[in-house]
Amino acid sequence: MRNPYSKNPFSKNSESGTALVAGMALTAVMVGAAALYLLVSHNGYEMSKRELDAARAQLASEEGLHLVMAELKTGVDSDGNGVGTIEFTGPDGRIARATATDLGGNLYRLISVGTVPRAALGTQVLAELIPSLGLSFPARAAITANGPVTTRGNIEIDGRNWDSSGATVVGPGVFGISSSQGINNTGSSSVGGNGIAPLDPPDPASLEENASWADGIDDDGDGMVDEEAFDGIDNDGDGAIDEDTNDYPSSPDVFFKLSEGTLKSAAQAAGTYFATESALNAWIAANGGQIPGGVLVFIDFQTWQPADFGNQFNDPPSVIIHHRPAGDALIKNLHGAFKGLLITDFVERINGDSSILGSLMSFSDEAYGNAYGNGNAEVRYSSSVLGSLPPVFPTTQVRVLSWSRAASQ
Ligand SMILES: [Ca+2]
Ligand SMILES: [Ca+2]
Ligand SMILES: [Ca+2]
Ligand SMILES: [Ca+2]
Repeated sequence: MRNPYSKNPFSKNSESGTALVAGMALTAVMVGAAALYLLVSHNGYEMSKRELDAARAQLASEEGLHLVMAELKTGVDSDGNGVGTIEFTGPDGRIARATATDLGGNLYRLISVGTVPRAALGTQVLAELIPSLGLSFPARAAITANGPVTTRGNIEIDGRNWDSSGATVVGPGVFGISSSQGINNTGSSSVGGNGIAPLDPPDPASLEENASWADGIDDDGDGMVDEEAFDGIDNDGDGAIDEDTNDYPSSPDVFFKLSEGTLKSAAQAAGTYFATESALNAWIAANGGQIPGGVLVFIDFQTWQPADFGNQFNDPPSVIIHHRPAGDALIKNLHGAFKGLLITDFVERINGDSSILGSLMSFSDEAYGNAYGNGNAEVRYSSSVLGSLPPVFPTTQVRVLSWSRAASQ
């Protein structure tokens, strides 16, 4: 009878054999795994090299695209083969070839191929060229208002055409005040315009009371006269916006025939957008207490008071847009000198030391705050000032409408 506790003489060897077989199997697995690992890592190495080449080709392609866009924006032929064609070889051997094809209507198809030794990648873009946009302001008056206007104190409002320094009258100019509602002349304030020097009381010929923005002319020749609200909307569905308007423009953007929000985004892009009075005042203080020249400022808080432009005229002229969708922006207690175009919703007290050369336009149709004048302030129209307003977008913009990529190898 076998002692169950006695050792089987083979048992140890048998265990050893099992261990040997297991060890060999493990070695085989390990060798296999190592081989597989080498294979995989080699493939991985190949793959990552291919990925790297593809990425470099893509970068070269985008480089070509940016270079050709820069040529379109500036009109400068950067590499001597014509504006809109780029051929570029980098020090590492990467090649970028890009062309811009004019499709008409400011649209361009841009094709750029980036090539490196083992890869090439093409990018195709549809882009719109937006030309640098200057602001032109066809002023009806030195002060144009949608609400009633009251002149007070000794303010002098003059629609005659002053030169760009405000020293000399160079032409009959426009109305002194144009209002969609009434004009009330109080104190010893005076108004001139249309060739008439400021008078108290004003000569009616220098005022446009209850001004109509319907001009009685069929501007677009469609048989209807003044059929469009001046609102940025194609009211009659003929595909044209505000082509024959009949009322006061609904916003500054609409007045300039810009899509709503353009003035604001242009100022944001230029760093001249202010959402708080403290930020605006700090910016003016940083410019020596003087509003800078040649800028488009967009003010997006309700009340700016006192609105101090600084002691001297800014040069060149600037544009200040102080408007909110609610129509409640108020510029109050104006001081100092400003040259350019001032657009706001409400105006209250253009103070004794203040001088505005160019034009002022207000958008609110309510009476509150639309009081102009106090002391010896003056507002003078100048066509040469309004003729040199800063552009909305100082440089040509390229807007990318679509973007697609294709690996060519
Ligand atoms: Ca008309
Ligand atoms: Ca018409
Ligand atoms: Ca319209
Ligand atoms: Ca229309």
